[in-house]
Amino acid sequence: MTGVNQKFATISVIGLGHIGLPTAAIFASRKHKVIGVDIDKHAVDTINAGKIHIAEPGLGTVVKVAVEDGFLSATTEPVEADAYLIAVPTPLEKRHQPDMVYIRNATESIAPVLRHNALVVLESTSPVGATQQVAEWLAALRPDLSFPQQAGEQADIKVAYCPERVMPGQVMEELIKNDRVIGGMTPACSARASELYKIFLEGNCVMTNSRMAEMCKLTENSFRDVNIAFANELSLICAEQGIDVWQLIRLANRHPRVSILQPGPGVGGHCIAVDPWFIVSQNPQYAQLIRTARAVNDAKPHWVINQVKATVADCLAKSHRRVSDVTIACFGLTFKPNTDDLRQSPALEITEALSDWHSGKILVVEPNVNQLPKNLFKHCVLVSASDALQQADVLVMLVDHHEFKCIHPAQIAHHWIVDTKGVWR
Ligand code: SAJ
Repeated sequence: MTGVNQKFATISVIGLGHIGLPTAAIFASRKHKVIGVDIDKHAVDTINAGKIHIAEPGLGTVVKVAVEDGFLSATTEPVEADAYLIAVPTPLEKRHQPDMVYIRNATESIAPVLRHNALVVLESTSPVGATQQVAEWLAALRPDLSFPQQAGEQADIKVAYCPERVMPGQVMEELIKNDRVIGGMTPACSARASELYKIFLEGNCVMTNSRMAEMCKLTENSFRDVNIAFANELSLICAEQGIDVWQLIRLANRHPRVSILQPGPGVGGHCIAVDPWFIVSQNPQYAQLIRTARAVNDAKPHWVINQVKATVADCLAKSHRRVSDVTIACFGLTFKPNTDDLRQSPALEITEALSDWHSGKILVVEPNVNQLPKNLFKHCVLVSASDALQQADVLVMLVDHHEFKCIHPAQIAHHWIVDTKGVWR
């Protein structure tokens, strides 16, 4: 960590979400003046009150101190700054095309306040070429300034792509410790962006160009998606063959060059289930494996739903009851363990489908939420793990939260079980 770098007296972060706010707070904690900008007035007011509107361990304290010390403030209108970081979402349109509208709006919002010698960094996950596109949008609005695509190393404005690679839940630590890929439109742009991140970075700044950095981010998440798809496909094959997939993976991973990830109910969240589509949409002819991995992972929740249906049928056949007398308990709703994050959660998708299908009771155990999402209100009841174990006939393990791993085998010995995470084998 270095001291205050006067070249970056004021840093502005556009987009105060899961990446933008932690990044803004960490710059401010290094005693740089940081002005966060967001279109959401509630987020802006919350931050200015020294509080946070998103859940991330350790973030609240850093924001509180930074606001109290006067280094961090938020606003809805862009202001003049030495460096701008754009950290807004890049959602998918209906046909799996990246939607650049938030990046475009953010870019155009800073154009009027952009001054000579400023640095603009795009952090949002983006298709290849997005950084150049940002520079072109800015150039169209500010003909009085020169940009890297026009003036190369001599450009008035430096532009770079610097993706984050932090794990939700460990953001405050990983932002500082992870290596950072810095992709400038020119070497001078990379050097300037690297100086900016060195304000807090303990990992290495690895410099490259913007297209490489854009592709690197997409590659990292696609690699993981393909590896998870391999594990998910194995889980289907093993179920067919009567082989324990978790034991199989443990054995195969003893090979020094094999490292298979874990099967589950599907892939959720806002990153791994989304980013591979950016590669597919730009390279439809060649991205065969990446597209197939998406299809395999997206199909997994449907396979799990069918497993539950078959298990209920088995329960009915053996217990001579009516289907409406069978109680199902779903363990976990979030998209991954030990979080309250429900974004694109396969566990939620499965529970919703079961609640539409099943005429009996559905219990939900989710220790990280206080109430059920709206579409589960009608048919499901949020209960504790012990209530679910007492009342349910069929247990569906969807998310391997700490609490569920501690359940003793004797407590689940007399249930019908569908275990998508291999914790109750
Ligand atoms: N999952 C499995 N099996 C596994 C690992 C994960 O089914 O073996 C599932 C999870 O249950 C979850 C989904 O994949 O539904 C994604 O979870 P994750 O924990 O692997 O990743 P994210 O989405 O929380 O964060 C990813 C990370 N990328 C990589 O690990 C390559 C993170 O470093 C990125 O910063 C983040 O995406 C992002 O913002 O792009």
